[in-house]
Amino acid sequence: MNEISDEQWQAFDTQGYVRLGKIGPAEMVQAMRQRIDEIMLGEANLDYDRMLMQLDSNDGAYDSAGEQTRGHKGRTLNYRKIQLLERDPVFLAYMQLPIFAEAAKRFYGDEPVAAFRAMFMNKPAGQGTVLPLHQDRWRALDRDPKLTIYTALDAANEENGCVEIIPGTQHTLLNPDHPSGFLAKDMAQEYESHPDLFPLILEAGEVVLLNPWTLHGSGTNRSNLPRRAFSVCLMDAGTMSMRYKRLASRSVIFGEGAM
Ligand SMILES: O=C(O)CCC(=O)C(=O)O
Repeated sequence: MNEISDEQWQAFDTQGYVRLGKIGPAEMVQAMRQRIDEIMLGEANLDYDRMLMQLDSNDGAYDSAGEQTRGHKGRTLNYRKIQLLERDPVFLAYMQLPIFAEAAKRFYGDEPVAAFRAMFMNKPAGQGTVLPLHQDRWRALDRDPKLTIYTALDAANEENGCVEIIPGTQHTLLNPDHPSGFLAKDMAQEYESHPDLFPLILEAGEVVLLNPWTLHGSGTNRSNLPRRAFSVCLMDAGTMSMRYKRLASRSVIFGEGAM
């Protein structure tokens, strides 16, 4: 039996997102929280040289976040972003839950599905970097990923920099000239005061399915606890990177050739 109802998919189609609630076992969410801290602290048995890791900014400004490059950058919980988490067994097990296979099937049928960006997003306690409103698109890909699975590892609210979205913005690319979906300055100002912009307040463990084109962003963390999240973009495993002239991701997580 399907775990995601027709009504939920209808909401996804019209609003560009749908809340699934706390669908993963609490122990798995706790295991991811523990694991990501171990990864940041350099304690995980992982090939760090293959992981993309970026330190948080010191001043909250998007442009002053650290470089996003491969490898560990010091024993600290002040990372902003860590990618390629499908290489970690704790995160891979979560990504492969049957409900996510069901969600992937709606978009990709029985074709193999790859993780494009299995990403930890962090707003460290009392820090964090503003993420300006944007749509997730990558001009270098020959086709667009159709689904993002976003899981709050900690409760997220306005104080700690939860994601904010504008429902219904997923139908059109607002700034097609930008290679990764960020808005031009005047557009950004307009959308920042849009009446439909609202904070996606989530409990720890809550999952939201997002259309990658739904306009979203997030602020800084004014609380004394971290606001951690795990976000995975799923795409047709045949998607090519036109920049590198090869498959955009070899991390097949559903279907033939899955990890
Ligand atoms: O967690 C955040 O602050 C932003 C996440 C995001 O941009 C994404 O999942 O695509």
